[in-house]
Amino acid sequence: MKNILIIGAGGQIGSELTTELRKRYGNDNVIAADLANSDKFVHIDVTKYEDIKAAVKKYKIDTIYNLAAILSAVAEMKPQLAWNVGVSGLVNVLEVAREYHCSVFTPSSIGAFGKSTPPDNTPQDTIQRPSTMYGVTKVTGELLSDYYHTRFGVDTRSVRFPGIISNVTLPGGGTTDYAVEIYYEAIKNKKFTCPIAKGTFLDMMYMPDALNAAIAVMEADSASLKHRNSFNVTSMSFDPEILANAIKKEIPEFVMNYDVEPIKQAIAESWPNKMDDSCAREEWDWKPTFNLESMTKDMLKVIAEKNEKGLI
Ligand code: NAD
Ligand code: AKB
Repeated sequence: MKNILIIGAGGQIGSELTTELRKRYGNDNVIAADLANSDKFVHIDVTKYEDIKAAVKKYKIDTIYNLAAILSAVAEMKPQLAWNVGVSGLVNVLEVAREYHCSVFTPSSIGAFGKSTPPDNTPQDTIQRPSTMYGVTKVTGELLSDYYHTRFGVDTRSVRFPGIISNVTLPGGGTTDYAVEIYYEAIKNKKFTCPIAKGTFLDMMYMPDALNAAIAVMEADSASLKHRNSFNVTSMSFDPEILANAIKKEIPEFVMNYDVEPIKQAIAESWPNKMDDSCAREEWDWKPTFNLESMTKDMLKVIAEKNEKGLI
């Protein structure tokens, strides 16, 4: 039985990962931590080594999901904060993991790639020269995680998530947030103004597949892993037009306009169109279950139910 600590558990991914891990490992074996002081979370500021160490000791933690980060659009405005949380915070996590023999999962992102990366079928091992602060923290995070594995034997693993689409907790200030917001606007107002230009393709994934990826890579037999930090994983690739057309199939009166936000657009253009995730498929049997059509039906159903109950 594992004892798991989730840092950044209040965010888009952490809120649902907490529920999923508690289903599998039991409520008492999964500790949710975030900056907020509340009865839902143990307080951990990832930039404070002592906060992490105290929780790991108190709850006898053996596995850490480190989800604390500043996402791409916000990181462009707050680069020092992005570095402190994403890199200094990660070093704190890795140091505690080294001392207390914990496994560590720290997600990377499509943001770890840049304009000089091959944009189509982006290989697992390729050029990584991102032009964003978020990307700088993600490449550094991948290197640090591999370093702590090879130098100290810490069991670090991760995936490069694409844009994650979900309906429980709203996204935290990224470039791919539009692909979540569009569904809420389609239900509430039947229209959406898109900040990303037509023709901008990005990898995306529905939350249930993202949760499975995060758990499966940590449960994989280490003998089968040739890579560790981080595996390309993807489910689908689309541009805003393709997404809007999928929604129109379900809500024919839906309309989309564009008001392109230059900072987000520049970030999106620097990221891959579609990654090759064959190494994850070969090394730990990664296989997504949702495509654009099945995700769209489910997203619209869940958000419509929330709307009827006055929850959004
Ligand atoms: P989020 O912004 O929704 O949540 C991040 C959480 O971290 C928040 O609850 C926030 O309060 C917490 N946090 C911030 N600073 C902290 C600190 N100093 N100490 C402790 N907690 C702190 O992010 P998310 O979308 O849930 O992303 C989780 C991870 O997955 C991040 O590493 C992110 O880069 C990565 N990722 C996310 C996506 C996506 O589309 N959501 C895609 C690729 C990678
Ligand atoms: C962002 O857009 O910053 C995130 C990500 C793809 O890493 N959603």
